[in-house]
Amino acid sequence: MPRVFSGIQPTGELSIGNYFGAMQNYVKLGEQYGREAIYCIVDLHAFTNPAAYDKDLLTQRTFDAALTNMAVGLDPEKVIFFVQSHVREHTELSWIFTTQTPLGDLERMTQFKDKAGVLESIPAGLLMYPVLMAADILLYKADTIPVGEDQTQHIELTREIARRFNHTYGDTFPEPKAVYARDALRVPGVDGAGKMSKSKGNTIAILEPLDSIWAKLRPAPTDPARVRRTDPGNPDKCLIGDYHKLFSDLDTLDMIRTGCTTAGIGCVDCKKALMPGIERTLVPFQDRAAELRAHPDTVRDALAHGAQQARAIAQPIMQEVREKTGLFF
Ligand code: AQP
Repeated sequence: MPRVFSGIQPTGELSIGNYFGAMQNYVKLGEQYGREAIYCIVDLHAFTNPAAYDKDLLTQRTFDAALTNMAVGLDPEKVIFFVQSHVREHTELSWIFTTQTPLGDLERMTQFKDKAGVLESIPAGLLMYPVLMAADILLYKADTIPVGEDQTQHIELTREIARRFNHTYGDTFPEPKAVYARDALRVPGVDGAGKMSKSKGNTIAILEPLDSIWAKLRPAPTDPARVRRTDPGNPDKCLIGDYHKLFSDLDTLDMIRTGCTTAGIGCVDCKKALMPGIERTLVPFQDRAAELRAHPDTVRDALAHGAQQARAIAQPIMQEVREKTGLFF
């Protein structure tokens, strides 16, 4: 049976990009694989981006990220769900991989270049991010990794790290594969300037009130071909068209496609037509989140239990690595 692993950073409120790109698939694979599906809130990764890390917010964000995953349907009674820093072996394995990963492999990672490009001083941890990610995955010998399309390069590097280790020390790790929620989806940010990212402030959050979502959608850019209300547009070249594909039913999709291409509907009406789908999808998550927030120990207890289950898998694998690499024990 495949073993599934994935992690999500507590770097801000989880967004619809996180949901459609990854979390929706966590839930689905969790239903399918039960305890062979392992998910964690990767709090140690949050340190690597100085723009997003804040010591006064990290604990709360970690809790909120866990709560949000549970609110969208992740069931800690079925899967293994925990906080990365509660299983110390992640950092131990990461160090061993760090010593064996060529610097050049890390420097060519697109996400590193994007994030480092806007920083004056680049923390070494940002460069090592994919090595820690490889350790997260391989510590459980996981082979099936539900992620968004932006993580493809990191999974490829994880495969190389596993291959290199196996070549040097004998067959130990599988070469994991990325699995995508739907056709390598990359949800665009509401600013229309690229990927929706928690730390870029261009998100629609899963737990965001509907009036706040509308306040962001109203001024959001649309197909630039529609300069006037009478100009026809193309929903495939429009941020709002992309969001309709995520939230709207087939009738609404048909209506906005015909309306947009014939200039029969204006962009504001097209945005208004998006709100029922958003409400239908997000409000049940928000209701469930409110229930969990009223009983925070449900979340804390689930994470503590999950960490015990994760350690039970990780510790023997780490011991195997210690023995193979010549550590004295
Ligand atoms: N816009 C997106 N479209 C599709 N998938 C996405 N994911 C994130 N944004 C999108 C997927 O969500 C999972 C968890 O992501 P993460 O929090 O670990 O890291 P990230 O990819 O760096 O997400 P953010 O929101 O962009 O975080 P920050 O701003 O902190 O860097 C991943 O599987 C990711 O692919």
